[in-house]
Amino acid sequence: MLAARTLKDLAIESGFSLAGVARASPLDPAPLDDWLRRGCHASMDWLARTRETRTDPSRLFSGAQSVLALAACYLTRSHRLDAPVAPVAQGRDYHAVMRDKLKALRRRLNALDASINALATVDTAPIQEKAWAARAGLGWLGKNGLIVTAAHGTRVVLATLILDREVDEFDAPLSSRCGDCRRCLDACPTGALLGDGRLDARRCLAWQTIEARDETFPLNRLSSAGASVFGCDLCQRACPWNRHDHACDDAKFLPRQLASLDLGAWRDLSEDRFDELTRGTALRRAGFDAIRRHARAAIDANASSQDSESRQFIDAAPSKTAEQAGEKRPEDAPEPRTAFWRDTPPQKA
Ligand code: B12
Ligand code: SF4
Ligand code: SF4
Repeated sequence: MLAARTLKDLAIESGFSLAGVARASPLDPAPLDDWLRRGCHASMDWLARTRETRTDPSRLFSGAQSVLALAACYLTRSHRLDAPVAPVAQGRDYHAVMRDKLKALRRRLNALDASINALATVDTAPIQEKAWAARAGLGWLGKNGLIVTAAHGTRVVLATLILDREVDEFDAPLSSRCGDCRRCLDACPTGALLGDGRLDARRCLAWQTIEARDETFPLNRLSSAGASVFGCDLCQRACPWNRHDHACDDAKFLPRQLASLDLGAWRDLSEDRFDELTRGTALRRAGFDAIRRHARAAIDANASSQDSESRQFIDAAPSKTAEQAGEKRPEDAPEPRTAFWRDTPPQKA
């Protein structure tokens, strides 16, 4: 039997911002099944192929008893919120950063007890990381389809460590603090959000610019992205739980030079320069041709749609964060807790 407190302390020492523990019993498969049935996964067939494993961690890791859900705040004060590349992708690929933190955590755990077996996941394994974060009380599933945390808003990336051990205490899920707020739904230019915390990826600009390999990209939608070449951030920028002063300034997530490029620079980039700028970043997932295509399409669409439907989208899209626009957080939103890094700076892996 492991002490939940010890696990969470080790996680914070290893550079995570938040940690919580949940029992590894299966998740309710109904919301995922329904989502897949509606075709909301777009071209991401791997989500359907791994459906059964996704909701039952013991299919992924036999002997699974507990799940340590982890979140790391990726935002720094150097991030450019309105860049053509979404903030989460402006620095080193977050999968690599999270893997380093997970390795550090595993080392600490095995120093405590070498016989502990654990499976670490970040994004690529068939597991619903948001569901585990919700069950372990790190945050709630926001109407924008992301885990919203009280301390860092949605500006966290998630991971899990599935353990073959019982834990003495589990964290309770938090109730949603979205209340009547609908800002993300209103800010989404393509109506991708379903309103219940799920989204239709076919309509989502993040899917279109990260995952889709479709060259007949709908130009009006792209222009409405506020000129994104990789990822989309509009529903997060609208969220009153996101504030730039939630930034944790974890040096491992610092943005790289690519964050300073505008659309024209992305369009005119040579392949060599692209390789140089994107080495070790998530932009490699889309590749040189796609990024340049997105930049060209955004520029063309912006130029040719001044009076079209997509112009309305551009005008409707918030150009500032909710906080910059002087908007208030929901009534019951507590002041953000001091970020963990200020108390316990992340340690080197
Ligand atoms: C597929 C995918 C996408 C798709 C679909 C996104 C989506 N919202 O589902 C696309 C390509 C569109 C996408 C986009 C983005 N993504 Co993405 N994506 C994923 C991935 C790989 C799977 C998500 C998934 O399965 N969705 C399908 C839906 C139906 O499943 P689900 O949302 O997990 O829902 C289940 C649970 O939430 C559960 N549930 C709901 N509430 C509760 C409560 C309790 C108590 C329990 C037990 C369960 C439960 O019910 C659902 C059914 O099982 C995850 C990584 C992972 N392995 O989980 C990252 C992930 C969700 N993405 C992430 C990020 C950062 C993004 C982007 C912000 C990137 C960007 N800037 O462009 C955008 C945001 C778009 C948005 N508004 O959601 C982060 C989100 C971090 C966070 N704060 O939540 C994740 C977790 C990656 C990571 N490891 O950090 N993504
Ligand atoms: S990421 Fe963009 S397109 Fe996708 S739901 Fe959010 S605002 Fe809409
Ligand atoms: S914008 Fe409002 S409704 Fe959307 S996730 Fe944030 S608090 Fe919830």
